[in-house]
Amino acid sequence: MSKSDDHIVILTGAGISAESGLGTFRDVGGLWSRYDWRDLATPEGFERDPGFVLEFYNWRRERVRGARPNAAHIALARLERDWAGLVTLVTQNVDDLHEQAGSRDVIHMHGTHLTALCAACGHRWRAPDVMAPADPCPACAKPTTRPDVVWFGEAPYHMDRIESALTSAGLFVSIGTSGTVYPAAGFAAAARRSGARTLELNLEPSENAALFDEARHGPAGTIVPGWVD
Ligand code: BV8
Repeated sequence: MSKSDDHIVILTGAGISAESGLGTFRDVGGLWSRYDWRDLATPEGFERDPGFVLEFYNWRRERVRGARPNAAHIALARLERDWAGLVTLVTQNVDDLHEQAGSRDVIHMHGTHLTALCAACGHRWRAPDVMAPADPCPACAKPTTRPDVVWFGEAPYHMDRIESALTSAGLFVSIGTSGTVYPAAGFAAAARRSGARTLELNLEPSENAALFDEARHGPAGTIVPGWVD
């Protein structure tokens, strides 16, 4: 890590949590090879069968409860501490392993498992272990509770803050993501347009590998601490 990188924007994906035992989406055996994303990660799928979608998220929330951060999450928390104020951490993940590792300011652009959302009044609260269809919202009592995650066709969260960080980045680092889901997959190009250097830390070259000035391939638990230190 050279100190000349100024503001560092880091994007993480499911691959950073793979060594913590949480599944990825598009690897062999990944979630989308076993389930149809149209049924589980779209508002239409939730409308069609809320019980099935809630069962999926209850199962994933239980997996997260049993997971622990790995050396990659811990290294990024150390980096955020050592480079106070110069690191923006954006994650596509809905798990809380970055927070469990000590990261203080995590931008969850696809939402988070930890909160439930009321589709009627927008109230958010700590998600119960098990969510069921038509659970009443604790604020407005309407039966409009849903997972607080961003599905396909829905606007990702915190985009203004992310776009502003990308314009001032000296270095953009992509970790554990296949680079297939937008707008996250467009961040490397946006960072380059602002003059940032780009680095990919991934098990294998991602779909937008050509956009990176440098790439290190291997498991995040090994290559991320190697890069941070
Ligand atoms: C949006 C929910 C606009 C949360 C997910 C048609 C209709 C509507 C939209 C679209 C459309 N066509 C295209 C779009 C845009 C769409 C999109 O990009 N589609 C793709 C498929 C083409 N995007 C959207 O819809 C987004 N919204 O565009 O809104 C808008 C604007 C304003 C107003 C209204 C609308 C919303 C996208 C969010 C979708 N939500 N899931 C959840 O359940 O988790 S998708 C899912 O993919 C997750 O969110 C996940 O975070 C995300 C990205 O996946 P990755 O993290 O990259 O995981 P993946 O398995 O793919 O890759 C893992 C990588 O890790 C691999 O490279 C592997 O090699 C590596 N790896 C594995 N092990 C390790 C490792 N690396 C290191 N170490 C290891 N050990």
